[in-house]
Amino acid sequence: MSKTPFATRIPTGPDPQDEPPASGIATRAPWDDAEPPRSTVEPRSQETLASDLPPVKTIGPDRNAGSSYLRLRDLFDDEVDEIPPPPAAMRPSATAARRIVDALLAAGVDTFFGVPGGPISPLFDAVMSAPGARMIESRHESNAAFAAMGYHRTTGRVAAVLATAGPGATNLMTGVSAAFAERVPMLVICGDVAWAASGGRLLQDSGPEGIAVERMFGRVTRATVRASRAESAATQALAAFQAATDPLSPGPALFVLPMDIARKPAADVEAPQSQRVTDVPAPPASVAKAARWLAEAERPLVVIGAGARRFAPELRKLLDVLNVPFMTTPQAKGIVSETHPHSLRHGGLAASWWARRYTQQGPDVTLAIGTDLDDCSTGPTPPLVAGRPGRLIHVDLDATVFHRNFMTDLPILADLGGFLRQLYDIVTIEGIRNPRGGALAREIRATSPFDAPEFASDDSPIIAPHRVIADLEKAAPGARFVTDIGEHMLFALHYLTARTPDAFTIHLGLGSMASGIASSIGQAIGDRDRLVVCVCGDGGMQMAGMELLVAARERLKIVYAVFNDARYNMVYHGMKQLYGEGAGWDTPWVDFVMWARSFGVAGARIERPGQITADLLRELTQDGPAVLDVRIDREKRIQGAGRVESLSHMSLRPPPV
Ligand SMILES: Cc1ncc(C[n+]2csc(CCOP(=O)(O)OP(=O)(O)O)c2C)c(N)n1
Ligand SMILES: [Mg+2]
Repeated sequence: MSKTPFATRIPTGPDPQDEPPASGIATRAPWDDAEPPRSTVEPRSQETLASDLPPVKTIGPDRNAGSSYLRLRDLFDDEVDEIPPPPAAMRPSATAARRIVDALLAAGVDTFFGVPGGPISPLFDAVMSAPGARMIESRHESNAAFAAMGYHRTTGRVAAVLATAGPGATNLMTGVSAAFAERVPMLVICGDVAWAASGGRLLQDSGPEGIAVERMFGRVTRATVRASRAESAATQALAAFQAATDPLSPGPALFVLPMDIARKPAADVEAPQSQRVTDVPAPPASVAKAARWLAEAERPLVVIGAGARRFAPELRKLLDVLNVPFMTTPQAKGIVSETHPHSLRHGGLAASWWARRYTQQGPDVTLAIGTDLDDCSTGPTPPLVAGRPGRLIHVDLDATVFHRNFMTDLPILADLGGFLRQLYDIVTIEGIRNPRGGALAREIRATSPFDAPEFASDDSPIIAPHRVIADLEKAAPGARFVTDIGEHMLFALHYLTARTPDAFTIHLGLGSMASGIASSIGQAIGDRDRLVVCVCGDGGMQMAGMELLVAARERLKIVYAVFNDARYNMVYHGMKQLYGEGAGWDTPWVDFVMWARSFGVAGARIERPGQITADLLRELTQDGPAVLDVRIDREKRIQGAGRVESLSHMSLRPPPV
């Protein structure tokens, strides 16, 4: 009966892969609707869920029966007061909360991620009743923010993230910090209790005398705005949105919405779109100088960072004519195809051997575009070699990146698209091109870029992590690959070949575990047609794997390839490198197929090379996400490409004097 010989089967209960959809699950996909889909897939009844699962033995007394069960009502002498229904003027269609949602819809925000709760309930209610708005309910607030980042990656659109007061807001911090570090626009809306501004003390108070959300998020947001009155709440929300989407400095912005204000009646608002400055041209003399330096260099190099993502077509056009070898940072992997004849693949963390060999010989002129040149972006492939003559041209819209990690010889403050077009014009019109670059790239590319050149045919009986990557790439051509944070990410970075700007995602701005797992959800929401393959670790899955429920509810085509090594492998190897022994943080071997199965999600245990195939992935993702529990060889590493190497570049040596 099993079509997948090595899929782990639970002996009791029906197999969800062989079953028709359980009653209550919509047979028509929600995304078939003309309107943006809403998350209204009927939850399965408790009975159907229970019938999917193996029977569970109850140990001890049944706490729901008999006299020991404490009921809420027993606590009170009187009946609990019924809350009267709202008067007509306060129905959701006329409240400030609804006006906010309508204003956001008009501004182009139709997707809301978040976790509900009392103080944010008016906004949840408004989103769920507003035509055209969709609510994706996450399992943790930071994961909602990571999902919003993923959604922005695939669509270029801005999502709102909703959290309730108190613990909702504190839970959100990591995700918002990641968006800040990566300059991802996002509207963060936190509910607050009614009396926060008037000095009362309430559970979850998030005002100045409570957890003070504005102070808490102040450093990691572009603006913090608190709704002051029902009449102005919608325009204040738009003000926060404007700050988040400023093209010159995008990032998250916080809007705080106290519950009493949210539920008050308010009039409809109509706010015209603001006019934005998007062009900050580079001084022509600086562009001309950059063109000349690159043309005259003995060993020129271009380093592309994630800031250039929006300008991938301009970049490609320029690199086609510039005749200079280029590498990306890990976060920019694939912005220009890694199969381009001048590509050295990526530098920094888990750098390719092409990037390492080229930079070891010392580039003499490097043009860095849209990167902080931070430790993970440079690591074993610095743009200039200390002590050797060389010149750095650095172009960015954010002046704070210049001179920070490497002394810049020619800092150019400009919008990257404009700069790339200006440089292209000079190179093509004046014909100034480097005569050597193409041959240098050819020479480097004659060798293998990989640490294990034969990785795709490594048939060691315990599957090597590099072989898993090769098998996944072969089984899912054209998929969006996303990696989480850990040792597994080094293999994804090093061995995957990204051919398009949207082929690879790593959230290395903050480097948080869970970022890739939850971002995959947002990416799949943004593009339901394309398979997402998330390379993740068992530790990350234990931290954020409950998001699989969201993927299942939304029937998203995501394959979670869990590199299961029963430990925090990156930390294990890092500690061993630094202190001589790996810490003993092993866990039991969690069976991720069984675990997925308890959610009604399909899965397969992978133990040998070649087991991951296109057929398997197709079969497993027929009705939504799937989990591969991949039992990798946890001793296999990539030479000189780990976190310690990038740390040793900056954090593990004395700071410059
Ligand atoms: C939220 C968070 N906590 C801790 C870390 C530090 N950290 C980086 S990698 C890692 C281990 C990840 O384990 P797993 O997901 O199993 O991946 P593996 O390294 O085993 O491939 C830890 C704890 C982090 N990056 N993010
Ligand atoms: Mg692990």
